[in-house]
Amino acid sequence: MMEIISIVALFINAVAAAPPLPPGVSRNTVINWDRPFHGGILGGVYYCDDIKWGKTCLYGAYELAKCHDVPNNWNDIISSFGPDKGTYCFVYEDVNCVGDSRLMQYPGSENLLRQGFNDRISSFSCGGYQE
Ligand SMILES: [Ca+2]
Repeated sequence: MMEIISIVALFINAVAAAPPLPPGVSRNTVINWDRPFHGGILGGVYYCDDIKWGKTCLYGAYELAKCHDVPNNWNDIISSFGPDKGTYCFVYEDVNCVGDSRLMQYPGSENLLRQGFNDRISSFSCGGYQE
């Protein structure tokens, strides 16, 4: 029982410690499409090689407020990127979360051409928010 309480407390702390939403970003998101993993995992991120969640995809749950470089074989090929519900991420054109960036909030972008960021992501950093 204590373990469960500790885990819940950790989760709450993780949400509380998450960076605040940037100005102008809505906390209300509209789910207007389906994808294999909508998750709902805090820090959950789903990304694919092709637009519309095509070709090869990868899903993972990542530590918040920390920079994550994509694996080498994923560098500069990602064409769709979707944080889980309750998660937002900044994606960056260079490793170590530097360079040009875009904000991705659930459901993310199924076509990064629209954000001028197709085949450019090298790293990302995420935070959580409460609906
Ligand atoms: Ca691609």
